[in-house]
Amino acid sequence: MTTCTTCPYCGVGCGVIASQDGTIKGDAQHPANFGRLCSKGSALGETIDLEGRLLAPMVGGIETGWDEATALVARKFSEAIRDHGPEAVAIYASGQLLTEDYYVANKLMKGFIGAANIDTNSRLCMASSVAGHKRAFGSDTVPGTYEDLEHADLIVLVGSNLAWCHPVLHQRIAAAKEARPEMRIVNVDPRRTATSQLADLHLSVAPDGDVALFNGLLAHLAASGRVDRAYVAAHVNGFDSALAAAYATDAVDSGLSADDLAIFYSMWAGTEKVVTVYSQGVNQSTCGTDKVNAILNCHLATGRIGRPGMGPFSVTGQPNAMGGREVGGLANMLANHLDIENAAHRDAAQAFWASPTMCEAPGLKAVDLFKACADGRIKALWVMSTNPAVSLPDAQGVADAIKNVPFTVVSDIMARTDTGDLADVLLPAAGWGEKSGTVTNSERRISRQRAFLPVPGQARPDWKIISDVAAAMGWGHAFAYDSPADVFREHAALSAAMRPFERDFDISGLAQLSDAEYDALAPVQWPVPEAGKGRARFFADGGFYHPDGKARMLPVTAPAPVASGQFHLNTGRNRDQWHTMTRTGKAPRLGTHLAEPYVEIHPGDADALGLGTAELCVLSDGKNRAILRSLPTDRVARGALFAPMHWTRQRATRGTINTVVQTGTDPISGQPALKFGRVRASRFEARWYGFLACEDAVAPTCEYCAVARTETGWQAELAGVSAAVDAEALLSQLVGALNGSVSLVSDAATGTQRIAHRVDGRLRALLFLSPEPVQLSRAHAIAAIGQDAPASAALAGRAAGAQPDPGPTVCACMSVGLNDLRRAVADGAASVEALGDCTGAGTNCGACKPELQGLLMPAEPPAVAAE
Ligand SMILES: Nc1nc2c(c(=O)[nH]1)N[C@H]1C(S)=C(S)[C@@H](COP(=O)(O)OP(=O)(O)OC[C@H]3O[C@@H](n4cnc5c(=O)[nH]c(N)nc54)[C@H](O)[C@@H]3O)O[C@H]1N2
Ligand SMILES: Nc1nc2c(c(=O)[nH]1)N[C@H]1C(S)=C(S)[C@@H](COP(=O)(O)OP(=O)(O)OC[C@H]3O[C@@H](n4cnc5c(=O)[nH]c(N)nc54)[C@H](O)[C@@H]3O)O[C@H]1N2
Ligand code: SF4
Ligand SMILES: [Mo]
Repeated sequence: MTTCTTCPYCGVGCGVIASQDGTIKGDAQHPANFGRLCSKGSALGETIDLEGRLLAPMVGGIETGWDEATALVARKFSEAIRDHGPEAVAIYASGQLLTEDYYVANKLMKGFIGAANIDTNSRLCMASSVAGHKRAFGSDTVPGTYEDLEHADLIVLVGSNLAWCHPVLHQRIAAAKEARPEMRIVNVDPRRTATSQLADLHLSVAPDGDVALFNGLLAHLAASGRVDRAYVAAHVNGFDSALAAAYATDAVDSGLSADDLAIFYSMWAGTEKVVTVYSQGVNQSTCGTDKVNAILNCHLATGRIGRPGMGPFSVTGQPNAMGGREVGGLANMLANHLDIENAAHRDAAQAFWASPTMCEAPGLKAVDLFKACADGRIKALWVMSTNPAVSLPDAQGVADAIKNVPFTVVSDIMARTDTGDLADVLLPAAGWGEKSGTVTNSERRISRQRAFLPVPGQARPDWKIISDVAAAMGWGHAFAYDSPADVFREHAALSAAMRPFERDFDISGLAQLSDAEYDALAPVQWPVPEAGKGRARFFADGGFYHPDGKARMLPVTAPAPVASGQFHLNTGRNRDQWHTMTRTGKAPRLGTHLAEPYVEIHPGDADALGLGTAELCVLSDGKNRAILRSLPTDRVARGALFAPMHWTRQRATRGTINTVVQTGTDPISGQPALKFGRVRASRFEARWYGFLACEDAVAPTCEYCAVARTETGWQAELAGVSAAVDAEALLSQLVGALNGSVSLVSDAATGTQRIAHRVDGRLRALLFLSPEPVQLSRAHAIAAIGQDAPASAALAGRAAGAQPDPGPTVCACMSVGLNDLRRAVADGAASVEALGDCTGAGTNCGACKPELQGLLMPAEPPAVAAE
């Protein structure tokens, strides 16, 4: 039996057809993906096992029942409120909660606890876009739809690595460009990425040079007579002051050459159908909101908004970032796109909820919320579906802040996360495939997530966990939901009740859904004022949500470029991992694309630091250190570094990049500038390097240790600073007592040691140590684990009858390695298609095509950290 559901990862919101046996296919009927999936979506079946799951409530590390855990949480929260007021408690939620979960959490905090200290990881993600939308449109509205990407003649991707982060949209654009080769793509990113490879023009903008770039564009549009005077006169305020600010900006501050600027400006000016897609390179900045408005200004000035193939497009990151905004998940919002500052809105929501109280003012935004934890203002904290001890800037400071809260609850699906490890109470949530509800994707499309697996252990869906605690706090009448459908109907009914307030968000047409209709709900774009009637676009004919119905152009000024003696640390994502890896980290084929935390560094800077091939680099912010594999590449500029956000303390000793990202926040949106760390870099003076393949899980120890899942168990990349290493002692430190036989081979000439641990002839672990970065076939060592290999073969790093080493994975869907591909290139494959024909690479989701293209161009080193 198969179930139609939605992928739980990115904001593209692909439809998935899933079976209990873990078979996953793209849903050909779903309008987000029409059957396509990316590597992460395709590997979902490998992540639904129960390994590592949290299956019972835990209090102080001891398993307990729900009644006890719920009562304890309710009592601690009630006591904190009684003794210190409603502002003394906080919820930190997530764009990965379903709309129903999110609605209930928000209702509890804002309407019943009566304060607004509920914020979410969307603060790190979409807050600048929300703030920019509200300033310009009077509402948080994404005006366009995915089809616009196919209708456009020019797509500008700003601060977006779409190829890796929204791969199915990238595929849709690639297919459109193939069909209409005249379509143009520009990528604005200080770094050259897989996305840049699809682009006709890559603009390596200076970090935060985007306002200067788009102010320069606005000035150019005005000077070249491209302003749509009629649209501006009818629908836009603030044109003159925005243009004056643009004229006062020097576009050279964008860091781009006059030639590049001229090409880009004339392309944009001369193409009516232009979509500007933007993401974290725009949002995660101290001037993120201004960047958003600099982009929106250009679309408003030309009236290129809300018509097919035109408009600004903020793509959401998480599967339900948009749903979170609908339920008012942020501390400065109210449910249903109502305004917290508006007394009439507050009163109406309170009346609808029949709640005893109502928050009166915005609560603490994420960064400030954890500052309040650090300084003792927060007495009880509940973290749901997010891992702030990894994902917030100053991650070590955040971990200390959480420890400082007298009572912390974490709801998660996993038993051990960096945040869960700090909690007093752990509550087991039902995960993807086990729970039901709705999510809203980047194009405002509401889709169902449907359960297709039994709920394991004592796990419960988040809406139920929250409602039970609310009931135990005395508000059972208001939280007596029987199902997610119940919650959804209330959310939609609230929308109906709020219709007197002019807003973009309206799903009143869904308020009367029966359980069966909710179950069968087809994907639909809000607003849905009547059942079955969605709406694709906004604002082609004005109709903005400021009181006068007009949009506002904003005068924005570009920040002055700053020089400092330190490296500028940019951060972001890998193709095959999802955030803190609690799920994608389970799938071996996703782990081998980039198996270690790494830092991209310009070869000139690597040389200056004395960093040899595959050596390790230390980044320091003066307080903490991160140790990462150095990946020299001219994809980054001199003085710039890029590191992925994914590694946690569970997976690497010092790979959590946010421990060295100390940064400011955008003054309007409160979003932290996660793309703008300042660090010193140096060579990690390793005296030895190691590689371990083994059967059982490894806890990171040594100075440098990065673990990853493999087909046969686990692997670890290792390094240390001690002069002599006792291989056997190290192995038992990593994998536990060595019962069975141990064989060791040392080579005094090269200083290398190889040690094999076998039990009953079966190989359990292999460890290689060397004074230089270990050069050996990881794939062979990994394949040998679990085999009845003779010690000699195992120590040679070869499984009996081993195939040639495929090398690190490039194509995760078809499991094709770098060496396989290099062999195919050597054998004459000269195009991406030819590589696909002979190896299968790139023939499923296509997300690795930029890397395949890179292999065909010898100048471009492939994006693989260590071989
Ligand atoms: N594989 C994968 N996909 C994901 C996720 C994941 O974890 N893994 N997470 C999802 C989530 S929640 C999100 S928010 C999205 C994020 O999706 P993206 O925003 O596309 O991803 P990032 O890698 O965070 O950053 C994008 C780019 O911004 C660039 N950048 C840095 N500074 C600047 C600047 O000043 N100006 C400009 N123009 N660009 C700059 C970086 O070099 C980087 O390439 O991805 C979603 N999709
Ligand atoms: N340096 C740097 N840092 C960043 C970013 C960056 O670009 N650079 N990006 C930021 C952005 S945009 C984002 S969105 C954040 C993401 O960062 P986080 O939200 O902290 O990362 P996740 O790993 O997605 O955390 C989700 C958690 O929820 C758990 N979970 C999964 N399903 C469920 C469920 O159904 N119920 C419950 N209760 N729990 C569940 C998972 O096991 C996991 O522990 O990171 C931010 N941090
Ligand atoms: S693009 Fe990939 S991660 Fe995003 S929703 Fe689709 S399958 Fe999931
Ligand atoms: Mo995000």
